[in-house]
Amino acid sequence: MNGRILVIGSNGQIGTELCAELARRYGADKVIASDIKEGVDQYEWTFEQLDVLDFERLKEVIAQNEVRQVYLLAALLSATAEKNPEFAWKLNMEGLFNVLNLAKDGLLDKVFWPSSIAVFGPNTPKVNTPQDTIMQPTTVYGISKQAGENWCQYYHKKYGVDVRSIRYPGLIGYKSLPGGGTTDYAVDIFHQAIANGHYTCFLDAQMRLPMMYMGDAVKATVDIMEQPSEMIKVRTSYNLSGISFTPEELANSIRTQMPQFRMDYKLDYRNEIAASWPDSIDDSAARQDWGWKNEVDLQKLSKIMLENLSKAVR
Ligand code: AKB
Repeated sequence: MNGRILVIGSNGQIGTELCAELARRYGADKVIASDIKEGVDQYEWTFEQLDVLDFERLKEVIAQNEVRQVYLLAALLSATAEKNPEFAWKLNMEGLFNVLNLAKDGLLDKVFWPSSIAVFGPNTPKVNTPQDTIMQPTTVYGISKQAGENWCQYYHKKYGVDVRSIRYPGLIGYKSLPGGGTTDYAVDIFHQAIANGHYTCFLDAQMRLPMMYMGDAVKATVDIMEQPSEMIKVRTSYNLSGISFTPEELANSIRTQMPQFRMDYKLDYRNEIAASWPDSIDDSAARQDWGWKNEVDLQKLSKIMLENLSKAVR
């Protein structure tokens, strides 16, 4: 692999685990973590404080560290974006343009940019949502992701930029806390189950959503970047599917290991966001084109989360 890898937004939910996986595959000296917030000193890779909206500083970090690949994770997620639409649009779009333009100018070989199930909307087929279908997102976050997907394809076709993307479902891991997403309930529930044996859910008991264990998502992210360019046939973003469950099903799976766990419901604006998203996703294009396969099902996910979070509080 030529040069180093820059992870932008490394302090977030995916960033922490992604840096660890990149360091495991390529060596910690190949990884540069960066975030707008200060970094923690506990990792063996280099950290650079960086605002992705600061184009000159971004260029400097890339040049100084001999970076050739970028994973651009900095974004406002669905729930936070609704509270600050203009800033969400600015961060999610300008951040992407800054990175795509550096790749267009030949400073980068490859870019990873995450999209989301939020690109879909209420008119999208809900079950087994196809790769190519009606989108019409109703959230600021979804609108920015859909536009971003099209810009990625445009930069690929017009300028030959090698940008790759996945539509993440809700991601669930124990190593980091999520922030600002609608699917965050599926992480909070485990923290609250261990701390209080109880969780108040902001989504309806029957609100089925596509979800995935973080380990599977991180593997998919690095796997898609490792493929030869000609294997990546979709240059907007690939559907990716793991597990699909409702809050009630998740609570029941927690109860198989923690029978005393209780859940009640107090719905808020995030329920409406969730209602506009698919129940489940057809990811056959990712499976065919670059061999994607998920490993963790709902029972396994609950077990991993409860075991590891319980260890952390002991
Ligand atoms: C969110 O809930 O906003 C994110 C997502 C599905 O992209 N987790």
